[in-house]
Amino acid sequence: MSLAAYDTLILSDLHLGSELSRARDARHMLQQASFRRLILLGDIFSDLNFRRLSKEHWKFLGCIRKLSNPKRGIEVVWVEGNHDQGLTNIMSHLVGVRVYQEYTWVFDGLRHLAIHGHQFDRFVLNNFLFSNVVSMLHLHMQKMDFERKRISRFVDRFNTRWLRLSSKVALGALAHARLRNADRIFCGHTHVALEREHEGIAYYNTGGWTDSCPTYITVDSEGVRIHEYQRSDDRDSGEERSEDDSALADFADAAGLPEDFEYKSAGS
Ligand SMILES: [Mn+2]
Repeated sequence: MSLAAYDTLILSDLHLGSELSRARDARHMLQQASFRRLILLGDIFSDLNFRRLSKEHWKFLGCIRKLSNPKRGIEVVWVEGNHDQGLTNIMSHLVGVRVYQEYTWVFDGLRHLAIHGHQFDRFVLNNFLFSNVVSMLHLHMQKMDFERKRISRFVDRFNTRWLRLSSKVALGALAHARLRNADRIFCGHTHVALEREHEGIAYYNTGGWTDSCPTYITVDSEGVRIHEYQRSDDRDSGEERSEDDSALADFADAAGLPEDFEYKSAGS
């Protein structure tokens, strides 16, 4: 039996359902890595409309389902983000993982804490309506600019800079870690990978999987490392929408769900 290379692997902000989601890359990365614990640190979904999921998006969920099989001995946890809020029940049934608001664990005698990070983004909290309008506009742009995805990517980066999210989330997270007596705190949400230390507490941001340079974080006895995912080829995914339910059927099959499984809870 081979030993897991990493104690923990963390990724966030895959935004399944969005045209920009790099679901296939994320799945390939997970299939190549070896770890004892996997933390999906929020905004794995873009919204709760399952009709937007492409075949590759379902394949990613199938991969998570396999990883969470108790026989694998891997602990898979889902920490809720602002985009996948309300998925708790669906997720625990669909892919067999537990959902947390924040998750803590001890490794190497250090207290680790994972929380998505929108909790420290006062703009999202105070301007809920405005944020939703921006999200909707963004989604429409993605649809219209299917062939010019770069524009949407630019909007992503522009939003981030405009809101000065990176620093805000880092500061809020460091304060939160102090309150919770954590030595290391991990967030996503900003889509910008980052590492900071303040008064003995280390902050890490996992970045995201909607941009040209997807990132993830690993924790082992050597410490914490931010990795940039390198794809082996530069083909664009060219994913088709799942007009029929064949992708869902594949997923249901891989997930070991009964043949008469129907997805009914999505619309409610
Ligand atoms: Mn978020």
